[in-house]
Amino acid sequence: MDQLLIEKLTKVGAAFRLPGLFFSYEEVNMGNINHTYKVNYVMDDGFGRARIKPFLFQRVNTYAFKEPVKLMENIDKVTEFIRGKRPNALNLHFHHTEKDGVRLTYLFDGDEFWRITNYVPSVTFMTCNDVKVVHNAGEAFGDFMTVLSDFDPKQLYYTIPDFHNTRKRYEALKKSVAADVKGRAELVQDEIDYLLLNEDKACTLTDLFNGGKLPLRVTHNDTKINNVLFDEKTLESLLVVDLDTVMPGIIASDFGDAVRFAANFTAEDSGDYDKVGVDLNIFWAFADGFLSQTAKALTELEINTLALSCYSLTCELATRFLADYLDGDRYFKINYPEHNVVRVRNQIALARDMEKKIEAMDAIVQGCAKKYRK
Ligand code: GN1
Ligand code: MG
Repeated sequence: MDQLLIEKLTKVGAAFRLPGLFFSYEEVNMGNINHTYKVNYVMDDGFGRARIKPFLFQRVNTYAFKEPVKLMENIDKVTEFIRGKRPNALNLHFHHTEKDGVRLTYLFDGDEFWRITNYVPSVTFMTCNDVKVVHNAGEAFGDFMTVLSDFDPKQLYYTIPDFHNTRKRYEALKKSVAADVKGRAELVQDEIDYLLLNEDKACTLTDLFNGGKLPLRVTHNDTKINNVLFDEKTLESLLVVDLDTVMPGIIASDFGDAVRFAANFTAEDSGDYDKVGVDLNIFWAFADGFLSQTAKALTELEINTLALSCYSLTCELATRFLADYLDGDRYFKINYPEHNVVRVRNQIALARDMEKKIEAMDAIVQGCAKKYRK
């Protein structure tokens, strides 16, 4: 264990007045942006015996999230709204600290931004080939949209402006290619070419939205299957977490991003490019779960563009990984120097496979939509 980190965690825990004493910690490797730790405290169980109680500590990445305070406001509003509708449902509770007599759900010293929530015993999946689990995840994300359907999106801040604006992501990529600060562009010329060649197709959803053809909704915007907690025994979904990017958005982003992550035969950063592709069984499972909750509320055009949204989101993320690689790996956590390049190649292989399967994917979407619109 890292001594400096232990000191830091102990200080943070004290600021939030956690009961008991720091005992141990383990890093939870679930995100590419924030640092998350399960921190165990030892306390009296009320009968004089020691008991271990875990808490979830998170250090929010303020390079990615420039306005963490607004981000917490968004989360507060959304979770309060859901709690109002479902008072007995499982939820995340943010612990409080105090600054100048004001109760706050975060500790921010201008540099590091910390928050603490209750630890929910559960399992999560990085990859999953169990159709039942993926169906449950589809239901959970669909339900998330539905429960927030009467929440006014204008109440939320854009904590990362243009987060799923594919056109803007392409502009950023082009800037990174032109600047080429690390001299890496020639190493990824094929990837740059593929993405630029398909820009218009990838931007279809953004263009439709900008043209006023798609409705603005409250969306999660980071619908990786590992953002759903599942019951350890029954594998039913318990809770949708990681609400950092809850913002006004289009439904295509939530559907497309979930599929690009969950329905890929490999993990998003696998270098086994020959295996990359859409598993249509998993695609069906997610689509069926998602549409069981949303089909009645979605417009014709939203449904007709769900299959294409998977392609859009895959290309969009490829542009982000690629721009980050060209910029010197500042945004996404990397475990080795070529990590972002492997992610790019994986996503491009996935996009190419989606081009071949787009009609099958659309047929599945239409079938599920029909079933649940009756
Ligand atoms: C980031 O935080 P995490 O790891 O769940 C990113 C998503 C990407 C994802 C790719 C705020 O999500 O947009 O799709 O990595 N989140 C942010 O793994 O940029
Ligand atoms: Mg996230």
